[in-house]
Amino acid sequence: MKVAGETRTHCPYCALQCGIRISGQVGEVSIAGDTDFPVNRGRLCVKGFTAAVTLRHGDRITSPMARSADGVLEAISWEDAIDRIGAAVERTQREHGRDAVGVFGSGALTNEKAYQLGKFARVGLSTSSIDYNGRFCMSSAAAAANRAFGLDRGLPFPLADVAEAEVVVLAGGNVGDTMPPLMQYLEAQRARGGRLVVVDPRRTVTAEEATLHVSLVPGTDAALVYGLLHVLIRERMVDEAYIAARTDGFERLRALSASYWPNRVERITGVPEGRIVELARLLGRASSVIVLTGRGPEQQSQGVANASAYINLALALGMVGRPNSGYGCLTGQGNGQGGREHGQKADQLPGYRDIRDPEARLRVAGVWRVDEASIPGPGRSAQEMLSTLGEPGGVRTLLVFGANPATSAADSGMIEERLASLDFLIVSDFFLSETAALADVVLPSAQWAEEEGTMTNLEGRVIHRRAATAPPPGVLTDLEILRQLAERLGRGAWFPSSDPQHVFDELRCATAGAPADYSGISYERIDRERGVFWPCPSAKHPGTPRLFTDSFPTADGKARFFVADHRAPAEEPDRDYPLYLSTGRLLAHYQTGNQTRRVETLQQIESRPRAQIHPATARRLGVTDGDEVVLTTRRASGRFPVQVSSSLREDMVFLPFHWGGELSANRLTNAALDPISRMPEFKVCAVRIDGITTAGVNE
Ligand SMILES: Nc1nc2c(c(=O)[nH]1)N[C@H]1C(S)=C(S)[C@@H](COP(=O)(O)OP(=O)(O)OC[C@H]3O[C@@H](n4cnc5c(=O)[nH]c(N)nc54)[C@H](O)[C@@H]3O)O[C@H]1N2
Ligand SMILES: Nc1nc2c(c(=O)[nH]1)N[C@H]1C(S)=C(S)[C@@H](COP(=O)(O)OP(=O)(O)OC[C@H]3O[C@@H](n4cnc5c(=O)[nH]c(N)nc54)[C@H](O)[C@@H]3O)O[C@H]1N2
Ligand code: SF4
Ligand SMILES: [Mo]
Repeated sequence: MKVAGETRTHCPYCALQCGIRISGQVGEVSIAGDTDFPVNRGRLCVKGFTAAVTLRHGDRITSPMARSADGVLEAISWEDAIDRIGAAVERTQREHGRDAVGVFGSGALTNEKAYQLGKFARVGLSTSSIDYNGRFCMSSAAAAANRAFGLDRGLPFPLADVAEAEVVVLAGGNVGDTMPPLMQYLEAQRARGGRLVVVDPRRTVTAEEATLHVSLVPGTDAALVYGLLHVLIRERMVDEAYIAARTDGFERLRALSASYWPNRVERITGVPEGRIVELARLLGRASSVIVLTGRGPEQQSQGVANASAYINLALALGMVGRPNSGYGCLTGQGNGQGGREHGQKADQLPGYRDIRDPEARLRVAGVWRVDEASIPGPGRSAQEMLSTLGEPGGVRTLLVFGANPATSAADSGMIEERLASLDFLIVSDFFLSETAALADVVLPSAQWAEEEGTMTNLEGRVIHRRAATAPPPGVLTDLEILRQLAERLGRGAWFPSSDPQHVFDELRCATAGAPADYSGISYERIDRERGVFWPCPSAKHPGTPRLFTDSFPTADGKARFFVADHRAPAEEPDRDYPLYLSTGRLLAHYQTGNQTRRVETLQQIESRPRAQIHPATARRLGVTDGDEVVLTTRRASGRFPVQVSSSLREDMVFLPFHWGGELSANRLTNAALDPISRMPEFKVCAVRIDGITTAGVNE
């Protein structure tokens, strides 16, 4: 099949949503960076360059499948698939109530799909049970930003501002591997004389580029930040005028920071006292500071407190809303930003409206043409929904769109059991994931360059993901799947169209007047303006690249300091489990690897997960590169080859989470949740190393 000429679209993977140009024949498609797209400016990482391989891959699912009598997945017709799902939904709801049917969505879905999935749960299934994998991503930073600023947009400023900041603090983000084209902004910043500070327990490729690398004990960010604030307050380097005019609650911060003497903070964080004072002064003297967090401090049972601490730092320095300054969270998933705005969260209606707010419910009910009282209330968050699957009061029939929780959820061995205990599991995907392999019905969906839609990148810029080719025969789009399911359930009148532009127009109406207002954004405008920043309340409105410049969207227009003492992670090393285990990403693979493990070039770079350990640990155990060890936590054990690396702290092990089954990092991780964001503690648990097998001399 031909790709008609050249198509300008966006990468299927991360939240940078790099602009790419696709041309050539399918099968021999060539991909190049789009030099006109203002975010990546032509650069791509190796995942983006090789993304075309996924389009006509031999592993594509091209027909619906259902489990046969002997338990094997076999091809069935679309009619049969939709009918089996309809029957399962009806049976579960009849026997166990409406909330026993659940929906699990994704930050990989376009805005249109995320919106339609939220509506499908509430209007098509009348269930409150919907949540999505973004809970595992940036939800701690989102909760912290909402509480402090009254609004959560990952970056409240364009990336271009990063290049202009005098000091950039990057806490627990390894963008050199996770968003390589973003490095150009940090390179430009340093070329202009700026300083880059990286806070990370590993000396990552990103930390290598930094002016100052602060290596801290995992799980101690809040203590470090309160130590910095202690020095800043003591040396009168906070911005008193800004604090008085634009914030509320500083006295609590002053009182708490008073007890974080630098030598005490050194004992907690492992960061030398002198370094804490040096960094505080660097920040206190700078005229513009940008503080960014990645998943490091956020994916913890103290994630909201950690993100709040970094926000407090930016506020105390008087930086939020100033030119080339402020706080931002680096959103991760392709549509991690838009995916968290349009109603696939348990407590949310489109446009960041609160499902408990009577006025919001009325507005949305009007757009959906339903009775306000028929819209269910809030449901359970992701990890809580998953960990009660099949139990009394839990979900018994689950529809999954664009996620692989059997591999991505914390304590995934437990989640695999829960998924297996369901009465009925439905998974829509283009490749058979570990979750799809457990399903009763698998639905083959179209992917990125095969369908139209909008995505919202990490800056809040709404962009147009264009189709370059048709999906393979037998494959439907998720929007078409939802339309057919609604029809089967007798709710077709509420889902008349699977055309992305029609759905987007409805999304615009549903978000009009809401915090994330898309009503002034159209496909035409996005194409003309290379993206439009929300909020954009009318066709004439220019969009909002920078938020909080004059005031905050809180009741009194001021930002709030949320202050919480540093608390240790839920699990700390002890005699039985003497090291920290931290998990995260490698350059060549994306998330659970269901897409990137099928790309040969990427497999050649990294074909299996290796446990990174410090040379001192390796010496103590008598192991070297290629030897295998068993990692054991309180949840499970797994066998992994060793990669000796002096780039990480001696007290830790690092394991990537891009593989499933026996190779899954998440069978080891701790599902302790943050009390506010319900984020699991992916980044810290306690681990033991034993079961050493040394590689033979021949290997
Ligand atoms: N190659 C690749 N790129 C990706 C993805 C991918 O899977 N692969 N996924 C995308 C997605 S969804 C996301 S969310 C982003 C994530 O992007 P990042 O946040 O950059 O990635 P992570 O590897 O999860 O974690 C970042 C760093 O946190 C550090 N860290 C661990 N514990 C702590 C701690 O207690 N404190 C601090 N300060 N740091 C700590 C780790 O050492 C690690 O270097 O990447 C996106 N881009
Ligand atoms: N241990 C550990 N675990 C983690 C993390 C960590 O750092 N450490 N990070 C967490 C983070 S930040 C994230 S974001 C999650 C990610 O967790 P997941 O989202 O579960 O992981 P993905 O591999 O992105 O799964 C997405 C699936 O949806 C499919 N897909 C993609 N686009 C579409 C679409 O448009 N339609 C349909 N139907 N399917 C689609 C893909 O093929 C893939 O199988 O993992 C979390 N888990
Ligand atoms: S940085 Fe992200 S969006 Fe850009 S090419 Fe790589 S994976 Fe794709
Ligand atoms: Mo993520």
